[in-house]
Amino acid sequence: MQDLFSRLDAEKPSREEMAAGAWLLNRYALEDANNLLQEIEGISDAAPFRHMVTPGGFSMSVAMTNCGTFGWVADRRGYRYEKNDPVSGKMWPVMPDRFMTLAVSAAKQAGFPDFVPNACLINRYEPGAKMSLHQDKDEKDFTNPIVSVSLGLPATFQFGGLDRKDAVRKYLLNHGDVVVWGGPSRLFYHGILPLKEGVHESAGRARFNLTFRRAVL
Ligand code: MD6
Ligand code: FE
Repeated sequence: MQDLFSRLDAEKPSREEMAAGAWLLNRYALEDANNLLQEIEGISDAAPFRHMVTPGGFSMSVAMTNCGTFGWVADRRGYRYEKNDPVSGKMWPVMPDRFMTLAVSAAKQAGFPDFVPNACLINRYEPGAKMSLHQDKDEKDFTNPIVSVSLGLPATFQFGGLDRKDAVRKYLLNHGDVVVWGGPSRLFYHGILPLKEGVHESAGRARFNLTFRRAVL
């Protein structure tokens, strides 16, 4: 009861359709958020965050790790999914049940009842870090959506269209927000503007983003 009354309207989950097949589920993961952050700590003990190098030779400003059967990697040879962490040679940490449950239920909410992820890329942004406009196309099968969970400091998400030059719309992604997209917008260009300076009460001076995918090797 207490909880019911102390929660302001502005803090209730709500949803917004960003494009056909693309949903922003505001605060969908908020109740789970601190547990998700704890799981990230455990994963990064086994598979530490690292700044991957692009095929062009640039070190990414976002630090990354993975969990699940497959992990996304970048190096001089390209972008792809790998069963093993190239840093340790060991398999990526198992995807926590809590991650799987959240991703499956968020996908369902957005109209993708059959989504079962096998890969989770974990991004860590510190102030100044950004993700340039890109498409997610290394999964090979685009019938599955991607589920993306934002934790910690807020970030401005840019969401465009199928062409890199298409106009982008901006959305603020806050702690606990979930974006699900697939179908007609699965290959839309998107990015994250440089993270603003700040300290989050649960995540410190950082933003974390979990992106759940179904990859095919
Ligand atoms: C981020 N997200 O939110 C970067 N990709 O930090 C992505 O690049 C992304 O949110 C595919 C689907 C959802 C995403
Ligand atoms: Fe992406």
